[in-house]
Amino acid sequence: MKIGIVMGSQSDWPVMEHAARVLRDFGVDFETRVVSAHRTPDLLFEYAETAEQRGLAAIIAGAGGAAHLPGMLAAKTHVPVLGVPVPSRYLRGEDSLLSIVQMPKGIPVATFAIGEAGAANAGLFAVAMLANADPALATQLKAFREKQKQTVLDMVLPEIS
Ligand code: RP5
Repeated sequence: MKIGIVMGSQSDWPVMEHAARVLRDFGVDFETRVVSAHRTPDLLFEYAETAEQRGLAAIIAGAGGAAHLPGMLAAKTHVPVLGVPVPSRYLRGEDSLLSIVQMPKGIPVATFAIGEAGAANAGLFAVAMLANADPALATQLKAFREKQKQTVLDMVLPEIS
């Protein structure tokens, strides 16, 4: 199984690469592609319509502004869509967040935080989905959590002067 990572523009990559890095670090197969909902709508339809037959277990979709890419993908496939709001220039991604998260009833998009944390968490969420049927990946995910926990336990605050 493979994860698709799509985004509305190359300018989204500095955010969306955080999803790709997570998948790479867990050894999960993925593909990346620029697919713009409003500039390449036919490509969007083709990508969504072929997602299942191409073996995609989930699609992580990031976009900024009036971010209809995740919702439109979800409308055209029942492969789960994980939406990442990309920070926008004027509204700092609050526009992206609201336009991704406020899907009307019936077509869900699992929506993550604005920016890098959202992209990385979408990657981790995809790993968790795959780990349900992959014990080796589940072990890796537990090790990741353990390491993260230890990092916090090892934190030492400075003395005050
Ligand atoms: C959206 O418009 C993209 O997802 C991107 O976040 C934003 C700006 O795109 P560019 O003008 O940088 O191509 O479609």
